[in-house]
Amino acid sequence: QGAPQGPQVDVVVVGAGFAGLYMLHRLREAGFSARAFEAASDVGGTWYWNRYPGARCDITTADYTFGFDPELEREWTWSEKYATQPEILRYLQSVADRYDLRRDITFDTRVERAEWDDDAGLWRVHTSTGEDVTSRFYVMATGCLSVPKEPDIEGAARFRGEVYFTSRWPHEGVDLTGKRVAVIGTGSSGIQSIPLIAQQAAQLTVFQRTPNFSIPAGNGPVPGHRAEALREDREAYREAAKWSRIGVPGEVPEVYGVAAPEEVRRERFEAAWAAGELQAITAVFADQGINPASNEILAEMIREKIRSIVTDPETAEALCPKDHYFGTKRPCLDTDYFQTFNLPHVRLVDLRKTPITTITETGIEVGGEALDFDAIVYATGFDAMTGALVGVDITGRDGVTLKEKWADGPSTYLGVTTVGFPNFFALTGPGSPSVLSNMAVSIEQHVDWVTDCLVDLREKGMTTIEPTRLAEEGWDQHVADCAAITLHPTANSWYMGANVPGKPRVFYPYIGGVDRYRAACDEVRAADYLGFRLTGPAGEQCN
Ligand code: NA7
Repeated sequence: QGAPQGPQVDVVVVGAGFAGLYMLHRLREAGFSARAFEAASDVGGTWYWNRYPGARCDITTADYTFGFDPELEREWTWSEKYATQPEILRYLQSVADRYDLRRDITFDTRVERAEWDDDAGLWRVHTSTGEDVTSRFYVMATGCLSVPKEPDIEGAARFRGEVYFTSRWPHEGVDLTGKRVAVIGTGSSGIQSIPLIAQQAAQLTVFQRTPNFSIPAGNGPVPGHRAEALREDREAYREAAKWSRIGVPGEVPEVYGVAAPEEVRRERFEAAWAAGELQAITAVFADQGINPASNEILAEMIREKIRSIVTDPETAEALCPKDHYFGTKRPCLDTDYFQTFNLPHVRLVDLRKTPITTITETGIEVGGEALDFDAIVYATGFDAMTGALVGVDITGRDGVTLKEKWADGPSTYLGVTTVGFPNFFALTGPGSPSVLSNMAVSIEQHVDWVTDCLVDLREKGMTTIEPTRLAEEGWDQHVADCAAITLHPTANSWYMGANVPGKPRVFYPYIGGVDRYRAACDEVRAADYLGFRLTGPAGEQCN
């Protein structure tokens, strides 16, 4: 039995969430053979793992959904404006069934290493079960918020009570009824889960390091205007999403916060607050993302709302975000989050005033006070955007790993390819709009682009593609330039890598907009892969 000459499959895909599922589907349609590996026991990705009470998407379901198949859209009806985790998981399971995707997915299997073999022109992929596969192309569809941040609090390992991570919530068996519960972290996961945990717990103590901006989700039926627009002309609605700023159709603001009269500011803010949509609250003023004064006008209106909801003035003040500009940390959507702090059994501990000294066998010590708990819930976030990519040992052309290459921050061409790693694609990678956008739209765009690229290569008689150094440097610079004119670099956010100790401080996603990003990707293809070097039996091409 001699060593196989060519690759065993055309493409290996890592991950079976939104991105991995659609990637598999498109590859098959285009006539490529593919294998997907998934660490979980089923499809779903983010929606497989994040099962904490209250887990929902924060993009309206009218938009947070696959748009590639009108039939699929006709058959699936979302029950709410913002779907719960179980409903989104059911949706992804039904997508896997509908397109018969599971037969090419190997579950409970992690890809641990992947090496580019330059002589053979293929990837050698090694999995946790010992199975090795070779492929021509290697696609990471591992998500942007999939590697939980390690608990970096002194004494965390000592606690003998129940410990939960929102990001790895057990599938069953969690009952917090009548218990003394601590929640650490007040990002989206904390803010979504706290009101529901409060309904069960006898006592709930929330440990807050940074207060966050959150607006009421106003959940309920799918908003009339979006449902109607979809009914009237689904194609046009989906097209509008593709060419919008964040992948959700909506108004492009022209009102400048600093220049607008007070009643206009107020009216626009109240409308956005009532809409309960990130698309609206991030577009109250045209200049809120770049002008500190304009941002402060919006921020203060949100603080006023918080003060009007929370009855204890000291708690209200502690819940008011003051150390970062609105939008520089991902704003949250909530259902009765601030109201929860009016309940007599709920307490807020402001870690800025009284930091955690240590976690003990029985609880948490803060400011000289020992608090006992039955359960600690960590809602402490993720090693975002690059965590999952560098978490796999990926070795490129010159024996350099992706982790080594990105030691000072990620470097990509178009946020999806990187020099030294031929035939490698990172879906919604750093340097692409990803986490700043409606993921469903961004994932479809990346998958479509990658599929088109593989088809083009096949038609040209080319077998490898790799960006040029110049193209990559240009893109990195553009990504950095776009971020530099915004307020984002001022925040200690996960967008900046600031939540993970030692992580390079750069702005990870591309903030130029879903629309402009799509145009850039389309242009590169139209210009016959400008910025890429292609090789294969048909020769070599470098535009
Ligand atoms: P986030 O948004 O990263 O939130 C994590 C929270 O945990 C945040 O409030 C952190 O405070 C806090 N945190 C992290 N480490 C600690 C320690 N050591 N001590 C106290 N508090 C800590 O993660 P989420 O899961 O809520 O949301 C992630 C995304 O998922 C969200 O943006 C949506 O896009 C969906 P910090 O702000 O760092 O001071």
